[in-house]
Amino acid sequence: GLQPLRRALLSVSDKSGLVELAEALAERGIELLSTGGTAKALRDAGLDVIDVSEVTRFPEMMDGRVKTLHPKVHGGLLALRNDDGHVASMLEHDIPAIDLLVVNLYPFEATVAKGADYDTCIENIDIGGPAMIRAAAKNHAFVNVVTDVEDYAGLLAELEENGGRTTYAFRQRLALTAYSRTAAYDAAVSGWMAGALEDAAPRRRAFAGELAQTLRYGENPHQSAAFYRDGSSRPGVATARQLQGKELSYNNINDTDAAFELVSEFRPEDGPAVAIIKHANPCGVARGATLAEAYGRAFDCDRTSAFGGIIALNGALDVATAEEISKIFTEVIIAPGADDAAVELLAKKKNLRLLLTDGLADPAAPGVAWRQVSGGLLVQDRDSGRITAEDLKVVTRRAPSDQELKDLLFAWTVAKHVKSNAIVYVKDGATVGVGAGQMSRVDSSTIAALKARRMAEEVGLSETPAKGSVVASDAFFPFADGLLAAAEAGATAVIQPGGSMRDDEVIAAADEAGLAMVLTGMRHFRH
Ligand code: 93A
Repeated sequence: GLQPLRRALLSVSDKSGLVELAEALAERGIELLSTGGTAKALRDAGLDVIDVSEVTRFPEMMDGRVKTLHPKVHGGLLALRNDDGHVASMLEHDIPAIDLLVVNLYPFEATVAKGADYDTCIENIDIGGPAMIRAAAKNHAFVNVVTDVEDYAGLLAELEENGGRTTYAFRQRLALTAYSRTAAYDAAVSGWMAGALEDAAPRRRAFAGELAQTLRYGENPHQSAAFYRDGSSRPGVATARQLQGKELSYNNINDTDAAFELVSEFRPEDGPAVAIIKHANPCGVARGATLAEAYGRAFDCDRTSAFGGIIALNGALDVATAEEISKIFTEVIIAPGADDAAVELLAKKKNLRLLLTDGLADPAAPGVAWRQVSGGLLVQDRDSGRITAEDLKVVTRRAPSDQELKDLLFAWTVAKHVKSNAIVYVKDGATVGVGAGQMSRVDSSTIAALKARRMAEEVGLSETPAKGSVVASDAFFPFADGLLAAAEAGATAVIQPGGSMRDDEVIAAADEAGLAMVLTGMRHFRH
């Protein structure tokens, strides 16, 4: 077995927990080496520290760009303690063996998240830290490497349990964490540079995330799972504060993301909006004079599916809305804030998770989206495409009325967040029928119309709300049949990208049916 730990090098940007850790190490007789700011923090706390510059006989230089990049440091981390040649080199060059490395890196991700300028981001790329971490992790047969403040307590417990030593299995786990950290760090640098070069965004960059939380299981109970963060500060499920309820599941996180990304399309200036999501598709989206009204109208779209749904609001949750929501079982609510009274009311609902974000996500913000296929990653710009009334081309004899136009834009925005083939019926700023994820567009139309008829039953309307509605299609109608099905269901206006070989036929059919139709020139596939 190894000797008890004798020497540690501490070099940390985040100094929380540092003094307590160092005191515990010193108590075990472990000698402390350290870099400038870390050494000062330790001395201020009354600890004995040896400066790395004393060991290297080089001052920290070039504004700290070069402080630990030296054979005296890297030799002490990399030397195999059981190799005669390595040991001889250590003796010959007076290299102190370092048994424990505690490093956390320059806060590159946080600097980017703050919106710092290019040069500040560059200065926050840590070089010496990752070099040491990778060296120590490679030599985990002998060396311990701690890269996360959260692991300080575990290290001390391990030393306590093993008489000042650590087990090989423990060091292996530390090494894995360390390589995950440096990989995520470099991926953050790569992603930032790709973003800074704009046109390079999806094409020349590395991807990695940092473990945020292990999950009870994945999409199904026999799949293990975890949640990784990519370091972005975008408001959303990854950065939200959870106020109550049990831990989010894999499916919850996926659905909550879908809900929040959708509701973020509706700026608060334009009035309250609510989205209810099931299985990553909206089963109701609506505007209202108040959030409570918007929720009620979204709920009415498909009361059956809304049960056990995930709800996203575009404004702070108020008590009236909380009261309405708590009438049925809901898995998650996500909102950019909540009134105290609403929080208090929901506290009684032990199973409901309440997530609060720091504002809405910017739907127009650039970014990349990726998904796994076997053998690789598919990467693309996120779908930040948005249109306004000015982008629309009226192609029918009849132009949409003002109300139809409003509803067309609303339906189009919702359709962007529905799995293809997507057909969305909207009336007066509320969805009344959503057809999602079908392999044929006509089937999605049929299902959307059927849902509208069922809504009439559930809500007690005398006729289908599809009558006098507008309809959006995420991609063009390849034939007139899908369009005619919509007209038959009662839609009076249509929004779709256009671009089919048979656009002329489809437009003629729309005119024949008295429909107003606008083309967006933009498609919103979502598979
Ligand atoms: O600029 S560096 O890349 N050059 C180095 O040689 C170096 N060595 C450690 N940054 C370097 N570090 C980093 O300094 C550590 O990763 C840590 O984040 C920070 C601690 O500096 P201080 O002890 O002065 O607060």
